[in-house]
Amino acid sequence: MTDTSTASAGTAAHPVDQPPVALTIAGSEATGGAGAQADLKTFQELGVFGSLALTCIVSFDPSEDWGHRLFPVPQDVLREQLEAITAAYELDAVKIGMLGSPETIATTAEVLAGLGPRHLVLDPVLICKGQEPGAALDTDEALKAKVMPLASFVTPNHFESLSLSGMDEISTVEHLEEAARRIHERSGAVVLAKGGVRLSGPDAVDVFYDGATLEVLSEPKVGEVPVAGAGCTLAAAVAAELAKGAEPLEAARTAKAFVSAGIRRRISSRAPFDSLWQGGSAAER
Ligand code: PXL
Repeated sequence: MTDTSTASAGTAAHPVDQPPVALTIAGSEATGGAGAQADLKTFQELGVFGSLALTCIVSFDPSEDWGHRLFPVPQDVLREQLEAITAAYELDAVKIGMLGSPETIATTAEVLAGLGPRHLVLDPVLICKGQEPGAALDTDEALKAKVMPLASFVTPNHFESLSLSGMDEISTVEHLEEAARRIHERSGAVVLAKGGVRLSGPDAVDVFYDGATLEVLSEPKVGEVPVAGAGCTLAAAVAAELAKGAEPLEAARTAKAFVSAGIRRRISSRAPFDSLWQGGSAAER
């Protein structure tokens, strides 16, 4: 099993033998490849206790080219989940995944602004197949205006890096470095910009930038096709490591290695994409 020695060393907030506590605010992706399921499995593997405020339920539609069907959780139900979780625990880190609508973004931003968590990792999931482009644009604007300013760490993918940096093209590592710099300047957050399989070459490259240190994190690509859950898992792993007390760069390196192992040990399915397995890292040990 996972080495939880870091967690059991104790922190100021937690007695010895108790793991750090993290919250994910995310949607369910029913097949278990991405979303809240990926987040909670990642927390567990990395020795962190996970709680969840569910924002929406996504069920792919096998008869419609596996497009997304999205059922939003009512705002009062989201608010009640956040109320219960924040009343119960002193949170060591919060991860935000798919919020899915401007209303959910507003509710989440309002609660988090009052909470001021030490670590707030934002996976800026902007669009989801199946959403109206108009709705996606609203979501994009609301996320930038309301949640980005609260984030301490953001993990944009290729598409999200274009949107958040305002750049027209990201096709080289140098472009990705420029995007990471711009997103840091706009948000003040530590940035881990993901190139994934979108940049050509043998390696999956991500760029870390915290305003002082720029580091290119690189792992050999495992195929040229994106794997479901990689983005969710990366951000959840960063949140878990920060919750355990890691510095941001160390958290990013650990998360990248965890994701790469999960991709090497991915699960195949009858959907057109494989799913990352969060048990991959432990299985390779
Ligand atoms: O991988 C992005 C993502 C996040 N959250 C949910 C999703 C997806 C992609 O399908 O369904 C709930």
